[in-house]
Amino acid sequence: ELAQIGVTGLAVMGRNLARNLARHGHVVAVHNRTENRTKELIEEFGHEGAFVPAQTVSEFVSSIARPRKIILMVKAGDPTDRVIDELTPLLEPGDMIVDGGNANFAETIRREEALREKGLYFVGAGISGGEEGALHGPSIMPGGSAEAYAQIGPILEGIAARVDGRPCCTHVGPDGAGHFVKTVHNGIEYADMQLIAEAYDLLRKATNLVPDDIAEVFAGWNEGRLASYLVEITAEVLGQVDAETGRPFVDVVMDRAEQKGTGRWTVQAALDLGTPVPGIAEAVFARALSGQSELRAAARELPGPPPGAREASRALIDDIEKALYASKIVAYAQGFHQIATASAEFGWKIDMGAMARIWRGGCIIRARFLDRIWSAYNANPELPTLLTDEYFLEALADAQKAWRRVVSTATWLGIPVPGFSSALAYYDGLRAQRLPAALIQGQRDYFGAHGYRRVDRAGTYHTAWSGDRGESPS
Ligand code: NBP
Repeated sequence: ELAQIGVTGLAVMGRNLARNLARHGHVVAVHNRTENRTKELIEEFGHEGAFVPAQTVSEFVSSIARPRKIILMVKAGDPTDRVIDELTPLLEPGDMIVDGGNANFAETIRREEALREKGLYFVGAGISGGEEGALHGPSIMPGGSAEAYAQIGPILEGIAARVDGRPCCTHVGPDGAGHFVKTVHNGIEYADMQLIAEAYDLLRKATNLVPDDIAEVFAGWNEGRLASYLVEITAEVLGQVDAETGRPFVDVVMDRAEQKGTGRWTVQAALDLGTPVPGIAEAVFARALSGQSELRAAARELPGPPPGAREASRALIDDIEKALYASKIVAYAQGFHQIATASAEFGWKIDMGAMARIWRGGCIIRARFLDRIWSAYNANPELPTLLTDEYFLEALADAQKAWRRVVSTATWLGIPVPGFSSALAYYDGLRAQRLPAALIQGQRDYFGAHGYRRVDRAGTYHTAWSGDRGESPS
């Protein structure tokens, strides 16, 4: 029997995605460079559905019914190109490659174009949810042509997570749109994790709470508007006790956060687009700072503020909840603004509300709060920023005192809160009637004759700073 779909790359993600497809009744061809992984899959899980194992790439390709659909779950970067190069000579017009890896969207644009010229479809599908998601239903963000989606969409929607009966998968847009959205998803994930970590740090250092108490605080928050996978697992991690030492797990783990690069890509893309995403950037840099062992060792004796009072007051805990919620709104607003900007720049026509909708299940940032983002864009698809949506505006208004109190308390106690404080600075920056950018324009004109625009008439002007200081059009 010919397979209806193929998966090549059977590490944790590919293996579970293949099993997910088989469990949904598809006949799945499976292949991996190192044959052992294919064997293991069949031995351990072959009974779960119909698999067609292949040893070689050509055997794999010929075991799939035409037009072929092949999902790639190999390491992003060069390995992906190598596998595409091996596959394409064996494929025929109308066949399709779906790259489910964490590709850089610029590479997806390049690959889609190259394969389109050969008459092949290429779909860059962001897949979120880790190995559990891949098996039980991930959030899937496919980008590619509408014709390609018409063929692969129903299959992907069938294996995706579901919330309220709707699949967490939709056609994001052409070529690199899906991988771009997946990248920003990960950037938002970095920002959200950093904000949660700052909330924990404040609860630990500004109040007298111990990790076990803080686990309960997070578990409580998970019952309310902050309900999310990340808050839920935070409570679990904080409640964990190290079996060997009996100490809180969080105290025996080295405080150096690692990263695989998608957060960095989000910020790099944002820099190229000129879109401000300071919350995501701060999160990436906070991980980088944590890993700077020598720098941190050298700085350990730097003076700090005089010791401040620590009080386990209910009021401070509630303030931190409000500051966390407000900062989270800002971080998501930044990520969504980046998606909207890229969508306009690359002509992707991304449905912003649908992105919030497909993130409600399966992925790492799944959260109750995404319903609000979905409704905000449903009410106004052209919303310039989430911050001005009625619901979010109210939440931000309600958080004003708490948010500012938390940031100033942290500042006075010398507790770093780059996420909370940069979110507040972004918020105040957008709100400002006048920004000191006018002075920067003056400085630029002074040293570089870059010119400036006036508030009272059209045109660009230059002041003769080193001459008579008269103004002329430039
Ligand atoms: P890895 O990212 O660790 O990749 C391992 C797979 O790539 C193996 O099947 C390996 O084959 C294959 N491979 C490599 Br490496 N070089 C190859 C080459 N030159 N030719 C053919 N195959 C090659 O696996 P993963 O963690 O399962 O992730 C798969 C993709 O999904 C990645 O792009 C990842 O970024 C993305 N992703 C991962 C997660 C997650 O939670 N892990 C979540 C979302 C997305 P071998 O067995 O022969 O070495």
